[in-house]
Amino acid sequence: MRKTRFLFAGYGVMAAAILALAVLFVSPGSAAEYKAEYKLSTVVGKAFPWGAGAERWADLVREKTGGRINIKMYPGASLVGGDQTKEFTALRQGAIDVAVGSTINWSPQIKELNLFSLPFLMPDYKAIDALTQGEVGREIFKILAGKDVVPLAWGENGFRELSNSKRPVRTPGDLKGLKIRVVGSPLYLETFTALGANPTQMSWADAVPALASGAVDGQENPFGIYSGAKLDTAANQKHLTVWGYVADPLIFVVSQAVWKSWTPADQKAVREAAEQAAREEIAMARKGLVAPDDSTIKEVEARGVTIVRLTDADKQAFKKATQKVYEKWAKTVGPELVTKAEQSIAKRK
Ligand code: X2X
Repeated sequence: MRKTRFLFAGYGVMAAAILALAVLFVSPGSAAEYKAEYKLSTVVGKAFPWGAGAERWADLVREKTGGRINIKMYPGASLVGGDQTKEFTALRQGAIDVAVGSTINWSPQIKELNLFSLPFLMPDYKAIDALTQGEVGREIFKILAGKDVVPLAWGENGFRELSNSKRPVRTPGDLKGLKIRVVGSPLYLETFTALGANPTQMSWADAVPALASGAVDGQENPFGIYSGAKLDTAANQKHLTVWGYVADPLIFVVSQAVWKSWTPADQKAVREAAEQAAREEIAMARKGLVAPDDSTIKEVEARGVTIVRLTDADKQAFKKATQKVYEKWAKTVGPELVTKAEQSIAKRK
């Protein structure tokens, strides 16, 4: 009697063990199905806050998952042959697993992301935060979630400032005839055309040599990119106008197919790592740019770069000249989303 009971108990334990093993091997997201490497796409590498933040994310993920999830960064948009405007499509198609991407580069596929490129929408850093950390940010994350990616955190490329090799720019008239390299959204072509410049669209990979050779006179990018690429010495960009006409947030995402292959515990680790890396990345991107600490701007000035700081009154002329572009593109972005953004900014603390 006692022996039989013991036997049954023994079978029970065995059955439970077999079941547990079966669950381990069959359930989606079992460690057996993890890839040896997950490919993370960025446009710039670790000499820039953007790339450093992406790498930090990969390191934190490796640490938090005990090495189960091994993310490797591929900067230079190299997974799409340098064509950064194809990054989001490659992410959806599975050629990229993970990305820290710019709203500008993904805007050809997600029209709402043009919001951040509406000229003079965001007057300061609090305005960026009011969008990304509020209702507008949540709404955009919902849109992304419907397009085969899992958005995890907002990072920042930064306010895009204008540089050129020819002359200081303080009024729209100063831009007249300057050949300016712009990024992937047609909105930028229209903005610079409205300002009287001669814009030309090209990838970042092509931009630096084009500026260095003098084929192009100017460009617009955040301080982190300007300094990381040493545009003053490497690309003749001796004149810099701090006008903050648009700001470019970054988004930390994982492809949905990849996300689903991970256990809930690993998903949580990846999400927390993204949140932490993004917070640190934003701090890096803003370092020395936010009053009262403008040491980064002063360092650039000390290297012999002419810095023109536009006052609010100076900005009005640029704002006026680009008003029609704003209105036209607000329709593309979606009038409701734009109104919500304007209201969020008006209410910012
Ligand atoms: O191409 C650019 O200007 C850059 C590096 O800022 C982006 O990828 C949006």
